[in-house]
Amino acid sequence: MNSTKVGPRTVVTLIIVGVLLIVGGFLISQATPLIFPVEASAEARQIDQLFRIALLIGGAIFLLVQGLLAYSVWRFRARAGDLSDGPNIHGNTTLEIVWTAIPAVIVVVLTVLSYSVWTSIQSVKPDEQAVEVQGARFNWAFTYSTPDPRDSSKTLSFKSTELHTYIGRPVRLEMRTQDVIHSFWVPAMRIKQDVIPGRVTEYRFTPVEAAGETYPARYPIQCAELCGAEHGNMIAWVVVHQTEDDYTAWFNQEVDKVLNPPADPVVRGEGILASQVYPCHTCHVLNTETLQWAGNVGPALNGVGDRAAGPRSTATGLSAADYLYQSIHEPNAYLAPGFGPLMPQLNIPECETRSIVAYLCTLTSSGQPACTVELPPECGAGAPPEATPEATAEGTPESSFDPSAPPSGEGASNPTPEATAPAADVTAEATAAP
Ligand code: HEC
Ligand SMILES: [Cu+2]
Repeated sequence: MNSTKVGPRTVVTLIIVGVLLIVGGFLISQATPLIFPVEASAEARQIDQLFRIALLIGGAIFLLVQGLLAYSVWRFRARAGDLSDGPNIHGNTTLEIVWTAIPAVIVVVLTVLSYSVWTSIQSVKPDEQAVEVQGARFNWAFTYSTPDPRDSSKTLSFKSTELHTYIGRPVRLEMRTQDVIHSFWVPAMRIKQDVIPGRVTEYRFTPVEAAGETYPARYPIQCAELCGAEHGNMIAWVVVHQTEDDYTAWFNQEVDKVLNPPADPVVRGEGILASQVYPCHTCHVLNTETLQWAGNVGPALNGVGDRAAGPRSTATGLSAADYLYQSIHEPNAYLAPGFGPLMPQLNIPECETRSIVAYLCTLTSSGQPACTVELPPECGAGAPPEATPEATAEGTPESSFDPSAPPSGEGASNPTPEATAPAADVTAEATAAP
């Protein structure tokens, strides 16, 4: 190839082409994000801005490569009757230096920009609201903690199936999984973070006011890591309140529910299951007037009271209530025949576990409870707070639960002070754990 002189016309053409590429890249970078969900957090804006810059560069390169390709196909096509070979070209040092240097510069620029966005997202914000996130097959739950209004040296915590917050308040998520890897994906916040067994993952975001949004605004959370049969239904919601007052109203209402639980353990247990803060409904079938579950991982819970009192009691030597307690607290200690060890240990606090057992006892064909459970005074309304799930986990609850102590069929149906005392000790122990 002859080295050609670069005339003024070529320079003008190159400049025009260059400008067109940049304008084209810019249009691509502005148009593509229009298909994205709203930007509901400060981080979403930062991430989208970074994305637009990458898209501008990528769009210009796309137009350059495709443009050259189209131009070459047209300009250098084989003419009729031309059977000769094309010119034989061997390397071009200048060109190679240029096409190595340009991507190197682009990569460095993107690295620096990405790093600064990443560190800004991760940086500790003033006055963060800490929320614990639990992923379990197949739901998300959020735990809020606050000083107990009855005894400020203790913490009162409650769970929600929704992540509530408000505009402008930085949130720090403390994320855990109860079983396998899940991925916490909130498209509107541009969060996609894996939760990994045995690890606590932190993530931060600050909700912002999104144009044209009505408040409280609801944004979906979806598990983005295939985790089993109901993975596709592992959906929850971020609820962003407009003002701190709106948020506090919700918060106080939840605290009230904790302070004033139903006195009847059966009602309380049913309420806990109905609230879906634990993923029982995603794995079990249950058909009652109030609960319709269609999970297909574990055994149906209709008639579980009969089974607990009959075959399960025979197989394990436990009373019906103790068997039910064990099946929640140590799910793998005895596996219901035909099922694998798929049920997680959910670290459910003691009072809640007992209430759930009380409700499960009533799932019989006759409607007569197969067992009854007495809640120790600690679990009652106006009582001191019970242990947080973490505290229960650290308190080695497996060993501290004495199967012979209430609540069991015998102990609970005859609640003498002596009979209830050991149960109270169990809970006190769990409460005292750090
Ligand atoms: C990830 C799926 C999964 C979740 C979530 C789950 N379970 Fe299970 N459950 C199972 C499986 C599988 C079995 C059978 C194996 C076993 O006994 O552990 C089972 C067994 C049971 C049994 C014993 C049934 C019998 O016939 O003996 C009870 C009771 C029970 N689960 C209650 C619950 C409650 C209450 C919850 C919520 C706090 C829950 N499960 C959450 C999968 C699950
Ligand atoms: Cu999942």
